[in-house]
Amino acid sequence: MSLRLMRARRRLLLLSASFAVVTAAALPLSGSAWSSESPKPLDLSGKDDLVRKNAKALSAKEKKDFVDAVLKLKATASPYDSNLSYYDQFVAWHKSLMTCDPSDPMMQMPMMMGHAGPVFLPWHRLYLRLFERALDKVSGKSVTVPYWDWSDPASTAAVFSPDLMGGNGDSSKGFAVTTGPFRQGQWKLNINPMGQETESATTYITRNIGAAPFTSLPTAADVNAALAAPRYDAAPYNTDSDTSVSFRNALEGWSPGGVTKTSCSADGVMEQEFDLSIPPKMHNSAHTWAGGLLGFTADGQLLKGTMMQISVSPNDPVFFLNHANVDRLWAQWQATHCGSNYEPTSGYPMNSAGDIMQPFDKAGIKASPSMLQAIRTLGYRYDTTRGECK
Ligand SMILES: [Cu+2]
Repeated sequence: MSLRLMRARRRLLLLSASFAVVTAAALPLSGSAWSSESPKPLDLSGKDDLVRKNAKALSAKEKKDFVDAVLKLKATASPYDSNLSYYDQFVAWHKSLMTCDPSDPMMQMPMMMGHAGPVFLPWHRLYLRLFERALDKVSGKSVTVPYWDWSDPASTAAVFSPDLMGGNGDSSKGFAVTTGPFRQGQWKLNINPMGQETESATTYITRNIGAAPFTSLPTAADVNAALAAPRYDAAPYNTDSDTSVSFRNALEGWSPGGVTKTSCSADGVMEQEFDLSIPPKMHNSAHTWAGGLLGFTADGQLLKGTMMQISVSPNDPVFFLNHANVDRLWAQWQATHCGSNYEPTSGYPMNSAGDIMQPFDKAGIKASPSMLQAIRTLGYRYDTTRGECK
């Protein structure tokens, strides 16, 4: 690896988080308001038994319905913020996880809200379900988010086809995606990345698929190794958790020792530094693989494809297909590890089972990790699992 790449990778800024302390007690879903969007109480259950399918199993009509609903979401105003489209609201929520307060003593805890800790899986489960319900609302159709099975080349090919997510970026056009429904000129990025990732800002999706030298997609053996972890999570409940024990850390894709430093910058951005010899795995590697490295700035900063700009990676809709697979694997793990419940139950701010998750709380959506355990109660299943113990 070149010195320049090493220097740049050392500065790699992947993740950040909000450290606002959440003290609210868990509230029942049926008792909270569904913001101003609807007078209905917050109820994440769906119509009848929605099924999330492998992208390769979708019919032409199912692909079109999903794509059309995503495009419609982009063209609809957010019910939470009149300055944003409904789609961009989701990007903004994800980006808000990356901010921090350098004067907050919680900064001393290398634990984040939404990533790099136990809440990673329930946070993204709620996020995807809210996204799916928003698609349902704007389209009037019961669309579900398809999943991208990274270990299956046919699934990967279906995801990056012209009738779903479009293909690789064009290296002669700054790696802009120029095919598919979300191509340059058809799909505009309105939310810029933050911190050192600002260097990678574009108004169009960029991809340099598979071109990060330290990344490959997970294999079936990698997935099975993660599914074998016996506990949901384990102390210290961060990127150092033993991946042979902590399913969450294995699925998220960290390795103990891989993150050498976590800190809050003076301008309020969470930063991580990395051991360069340890590659990303599982979910993390899918982000890095799909976005890829585009090059370097004159001073050695990385230029990253959209999916690799973690703060605003939902700017590329393939984000949701990646996370549907993460959520599916969690449900599959739950079905085979009966009695292994979410942990920790207390003592880890923003990550304990009863902590109300941000930033949804601020939008009037009150849910804790313990409320997101059973997909059966959330109105959907996968074509491979219902997430229930036999
Ligand atoms: Cu995320």
